[in-house]
Amino acid sequence: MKALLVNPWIEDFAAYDFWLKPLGLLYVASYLDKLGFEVYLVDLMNRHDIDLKRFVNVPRDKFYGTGKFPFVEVKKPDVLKFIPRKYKRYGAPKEFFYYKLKDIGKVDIIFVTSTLTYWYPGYWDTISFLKSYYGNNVPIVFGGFYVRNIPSHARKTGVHIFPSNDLNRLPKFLEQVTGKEIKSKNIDWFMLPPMYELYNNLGYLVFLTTLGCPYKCSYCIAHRIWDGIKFKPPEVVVFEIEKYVETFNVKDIVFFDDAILVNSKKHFKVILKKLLEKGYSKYRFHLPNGIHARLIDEEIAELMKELNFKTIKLGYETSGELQLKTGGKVVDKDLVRAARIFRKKGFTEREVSAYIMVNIPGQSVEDVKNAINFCKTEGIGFSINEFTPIIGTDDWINLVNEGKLTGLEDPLLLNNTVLPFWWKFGMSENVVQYLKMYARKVKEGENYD
Ligand code: B12
Ligand code: SF4
Repeated sequence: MKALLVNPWIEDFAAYDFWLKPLGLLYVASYLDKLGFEVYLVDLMNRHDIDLKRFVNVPRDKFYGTGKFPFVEVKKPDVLKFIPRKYKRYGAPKEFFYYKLKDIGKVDIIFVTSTLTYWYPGYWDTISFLKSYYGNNVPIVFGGFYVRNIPSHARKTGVHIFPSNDLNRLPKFLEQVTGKEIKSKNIDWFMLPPMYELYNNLGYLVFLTTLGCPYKCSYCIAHRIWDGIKFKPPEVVVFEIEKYVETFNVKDIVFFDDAILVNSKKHFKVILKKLLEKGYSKYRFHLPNGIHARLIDEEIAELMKELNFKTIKLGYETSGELQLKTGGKVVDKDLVRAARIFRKKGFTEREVSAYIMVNIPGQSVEDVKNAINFCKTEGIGFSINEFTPIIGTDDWINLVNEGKLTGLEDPLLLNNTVLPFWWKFGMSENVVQYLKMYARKVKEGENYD
């Protein structure tokens, strides 16, 4: 059977290619390949596709393979009419999509992925486009985080939804969808490599070495979507990296893990050592997903320095009592320790920075300012993230129980950039802007109040 996999458009007020690759979909591709499907991919968000520049002006890379997406302005969804910003569709233009579909030809089944819930208009438009191109005869299967998180919402697309992480449920599911017999095999999908060979060109490579997280932060859904933590054996990780680095001429290697430092003696340290032995310090490594400051030790930091890590994000989130109330994954002294170890090993604030969240329920303006000043004093950088109440997290459940959310909000209203414009139980847009400005000034070494 011929299967088309699609990474859909993103629609939002802003989006940036901070090493976005549809890893889940690439695992689905490997899994289908193992089941005997003939697999094709159209990634509407791959800025590095060699055909893309024939259809649109592609903004140049900014740093380490990241960069701005091409975009067109699109009609703002009615529910967002009150937001005084332009709404855009990011990714490849429709002409590129036509070209790719024509090139691939007839297919028997289509698979569309999803990530952030509040990007759903982009997913829906992609699905409408596919429906108008293929008619109603080709079944569309829709999966990924958005579908898993709010299946009832995703169901409104009228396509077949797969609201699960367990790919071993796919064969049965596909039998129902297609009416054809599909031989089930017991495959551990996470041990397969994400199927990068479906790309003609890439600007960077992204990998996962673990799945899940043993912590349980109140604002995070990771521990609810994966059962505990699962490790990919270091030799398999290194094999995958080697395989694809040789195929694609990229310099940047990125890890997406939620908890890459857990059990590091048997896991991350082993991976780092193996990569060093193979001479991989000529590449650049990145950890854009916050790592655990408490789990840093001198050996890890030294190995990371030797291996040329350029981006290390520490999950700090906030100062003050919320550190413990949200789950206690990090307290100030963990951050100080980690920051000092990194500095001792020669890292600077250019490479090491902390994520600080703004607008966590119960967080004060002082909590954010103290967190910013704290990072500055410790000589590490920081970036501001705006809180989004993710459906199904402890924070979201509490907000619904306290009557601060109805639980029925359109996911678009929960977008972190939209929330401060209407949600009266958190920080207002002015306060958020003030804190962002405060952060900028502190970074530049100026006084600001
Ligand atoms: C890595 C990661 C990132 C990366 C990039 C992610 C990306 N490619 O989009 C970085 C660090 C850049 C990032 C950034 C952000 N992220 Co993020 N991120 C993740 C993370 C940790 C992993 C995603 C992933 O690759 N998972 C691994 C793959 C294997 O899982 P998967 O995609 O779900 O696929 C599985 C299934 O869904 C299924 N599947 C997938 N597709 C399909 C398709 C079909 C047809 C089928 C059948 C099955 C299927 O198969 C896979 C195997 O089971 C998730 C949390 C998590 N643990 O999942 C958060 C998460 C998705 N991010 C989140 C958020 C909030 C953000 C930010 C907005 C944070 C911020 N405030 O700035 C930014 C926005 C990014 C941007 N550019 O604007 C939230 C989403 C919230 C929401 N409401 O949707 C999550 C859930 C984390 C959380 N806080 O709880 N993120
Ligand atoms: S925020 Fe990080 S540490 Fe906390 S549960 Fe999510 S992934 Fe784990």
